[in-house]
Amino acid sequence: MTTNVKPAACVFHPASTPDFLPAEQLQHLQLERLQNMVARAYNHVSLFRQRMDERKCKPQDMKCLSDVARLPFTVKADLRDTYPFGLFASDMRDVVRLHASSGTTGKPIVVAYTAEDVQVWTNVMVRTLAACGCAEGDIIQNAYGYGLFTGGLGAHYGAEGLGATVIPISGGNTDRQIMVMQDFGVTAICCTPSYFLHIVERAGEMGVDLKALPIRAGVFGAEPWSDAMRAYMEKAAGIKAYDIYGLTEIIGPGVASECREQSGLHVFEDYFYPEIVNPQTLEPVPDGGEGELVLTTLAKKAMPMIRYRTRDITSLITEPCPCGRTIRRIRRIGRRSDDMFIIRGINVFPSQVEAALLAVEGTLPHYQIVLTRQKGLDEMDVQVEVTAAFFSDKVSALESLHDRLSSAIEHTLGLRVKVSLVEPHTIERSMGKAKRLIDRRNEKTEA
Ligand code: DLL
Repeated sequence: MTTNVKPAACVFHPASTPDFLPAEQLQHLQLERLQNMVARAYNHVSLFRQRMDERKCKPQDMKCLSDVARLPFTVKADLRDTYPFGLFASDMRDVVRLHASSGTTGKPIVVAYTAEDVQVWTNVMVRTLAACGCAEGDIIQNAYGYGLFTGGLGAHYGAEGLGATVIPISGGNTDRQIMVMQDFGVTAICCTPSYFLHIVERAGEMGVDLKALPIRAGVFGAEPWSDAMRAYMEKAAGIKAYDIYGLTEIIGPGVASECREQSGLHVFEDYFYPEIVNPQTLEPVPDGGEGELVLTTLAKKAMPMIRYRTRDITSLITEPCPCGRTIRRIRRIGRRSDDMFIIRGINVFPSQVEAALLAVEGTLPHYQIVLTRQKGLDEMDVQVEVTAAFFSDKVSALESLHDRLSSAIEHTLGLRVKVSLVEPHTIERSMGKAKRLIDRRNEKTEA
């Protein structure tokens, strides 16, 4: 831990009680909820009924938690194919909220909440913020985007439920974010890690020392980020940076959260049942092994989700956490099974490139991977921003940095790729999720 981190509030919030349940009690609650949820999904959603009938599986077959494995999987395409409301299990009159996520391709997916679902969502977000050291009395700047994206309203309800003061600033207008942070005595911020990096950078340009402000916690999620990025942000802003995880299809943010240990994310298992499967065979992975996270909602009313394949790669940590929470943890998500690309026969994940870059001093955590196809051959260009100090340095210093980066990437990927050092600010900043990969391989080129 860095020495300039300001002291964290450490208050137990009553909403966090289920985080500490004895295993037996938790499993009892999970089974009861599972049985009700499966019956509801079967009775109200034709796709689930049809898939369960095909597998000769009935709601009454859910006799113990491991019976989840008898249920069919659900994938993103199922939400697209039933667009917009085909998976709803509630009457539209009982749906109080819709959210949507556009993703990278095709139609958006639409999700629904009853009033009870919003309460559950608030509950898991209160527990998330509490696990991140926030409490009543905190002044929380919510810079997640408000709107159809679940980040803004999810964190908003959580912060209010916690009894904190929420500033619903949404993403963007970075200078104003910094002004608010200074003038309103902000103690915690919620946003994507890449947007916080941008705030850090802009504060530096404006001559604002974030370390001298009361802000002490960052509640960051919605995209992968590394421990190196965490160390950089914690040092630059004098905060503790926590990782939170969630997805629209399941509820939004509030599926899992780090605690003060910053060592894996506790899954709110009383509402979301996690499994890890091999993404190729769909067979369960033995405890502790890496695979795709599959989630089943246990209490969602408007849109229950059965064995949803998240595509996120992680593993379950079964050892108890020193924080005392009994709910299990997942390891930080660095990659998705579907963001892998293949260059000259080698499988590459953007997170591997990031890890290699951040291990080399002199670069900023702003980078982009551009894929092109030249004369039928795939090319990969890693564009990396270099600190201003480096750029004004001698050419030889830049050359040496370039060589170190090329070898670091080659060492990690087993592949030599083009590395371009670019000036600070060349790579577009994001207010929400950063776009790290630009794939131009299927665009027409002149050659
Ligand atoms: O990103 C919900 C969210 C909002 C989570 C705010 C955390 C904070 P979607 O837009 O549906 O929902 O994107 C979900 O984002 O399947 C992961 O691939 C990725 N993701 C979310 N959180 C993390 C994280 C929101 N902490 C998809 N680490 C997920 C890595 C994450 N990836």
